[in-house]
Amino acid sequence: MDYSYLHLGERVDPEKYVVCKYRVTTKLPMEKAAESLAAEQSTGTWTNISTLEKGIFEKYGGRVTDIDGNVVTVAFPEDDFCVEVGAVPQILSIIAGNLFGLHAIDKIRLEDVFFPRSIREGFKGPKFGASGLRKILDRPERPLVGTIVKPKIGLSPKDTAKYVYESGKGGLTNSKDDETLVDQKFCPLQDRTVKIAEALDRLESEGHKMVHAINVSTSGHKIIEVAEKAQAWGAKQIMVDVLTCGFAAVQALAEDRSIKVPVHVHRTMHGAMTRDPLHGISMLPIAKICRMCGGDALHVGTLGIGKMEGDRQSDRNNIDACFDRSVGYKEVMPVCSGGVYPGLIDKIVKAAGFDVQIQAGGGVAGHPGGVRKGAMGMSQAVDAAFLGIPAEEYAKTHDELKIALELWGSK
Ligand code: CAP
Ligand code: MG
Repeated sequence: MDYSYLHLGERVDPEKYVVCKYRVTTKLPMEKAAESLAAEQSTGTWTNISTLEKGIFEKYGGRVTDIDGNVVTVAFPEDDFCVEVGAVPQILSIIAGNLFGLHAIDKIRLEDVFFPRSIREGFKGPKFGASGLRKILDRPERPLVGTIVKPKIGLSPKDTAKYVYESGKGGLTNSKDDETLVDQKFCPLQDRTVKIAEALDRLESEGHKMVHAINVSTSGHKIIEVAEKAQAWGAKQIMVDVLTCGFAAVQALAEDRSIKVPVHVHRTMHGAMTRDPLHGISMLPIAKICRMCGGDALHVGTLGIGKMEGDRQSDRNNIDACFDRSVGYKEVMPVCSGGVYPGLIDKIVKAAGFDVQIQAGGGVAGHPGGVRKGAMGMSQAVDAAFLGIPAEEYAKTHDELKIALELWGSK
């Protein structure tokens, strides 16, 4: 039986469907490509099948409801998904599965996804969220300002803790392990965590609140145990590389009752999916799903400023997804990182607003005055942006910022 998946112009009930927007590049007529996409991801395959009864098709078939140029909208019935489990893997197998490899489609990119309440309610979202992080740091309004310990690998636990202490003395609110540092011989996780906890306690006794995210990225059957141990050794925040560990790892950490510290979500490897404007998965669906799974802070890009590929509107959309009040979760702290240095702060704040965590690795560790002065330069740049004072003006009375501007400029 030849069923058509085309329902152009149909207005589906958003509470009964998962609605996806795909950017499609194809030599076929767009309707044909759209149909093959909807069929493959729901009840069809490459040819008609005798076992597909009309009832099954009508209940579970994907529906192509709109084709606007090269953007195809497909609505998947909520019953295609395991709503009671709140499971990301099966959701992704539908909305971002075989479709990327279909011969009928040259390139395809999942640009956005909208989930019905019945699916959203299967997820708990962030435990702390942006406001919870601000409460821990006693920093109600200003952007959070952080660093990534550099070099990303190679430092001893002692030198890593010293870096954290120095960056705290320079006024930073956050530091983190880099995405490639977890539990290597040169810096065992336990030793590093204990020494960093001691540094943070010392900072707090000297009147400065700061958190450091310990990277617990590891295999699925171990990650909770590793996070529990890191917490027991004094970790005040944990970090997980969501795309190398999986969304389910973020969800497990965020939903586990024994984990009582915020979860910082790094997105390393995302470029393999997000970079090609015509093929892969845009950061927007990734951000929405990370929030559902419970990330408290998430790397969202630097609005087209800094070293990583990205553009202002796309990264703005990612930030909006972190704060979207319509989805019923706590808000996520957007993290702007990647090639950032003090001279870029006012541009990032102008584009992103104050409700962000701006962080720099090279932009702190590369300061001629060392880590503490590098941290001071970043903190001063954030203070200037918050107060609405041009960095060059503020630098007249803040030497560490002045030196950073002289070294790296503000472009
Ligand atoms: C930044 C960083 C971050 C990336 C992440 C790095 O270091 O630690 O992991 O910026 O990028 O390893 O490059 P620098 P994104 O500050 O020295 O560039 O936030 O886009 O995922
Ligand atoms: Mg990094």
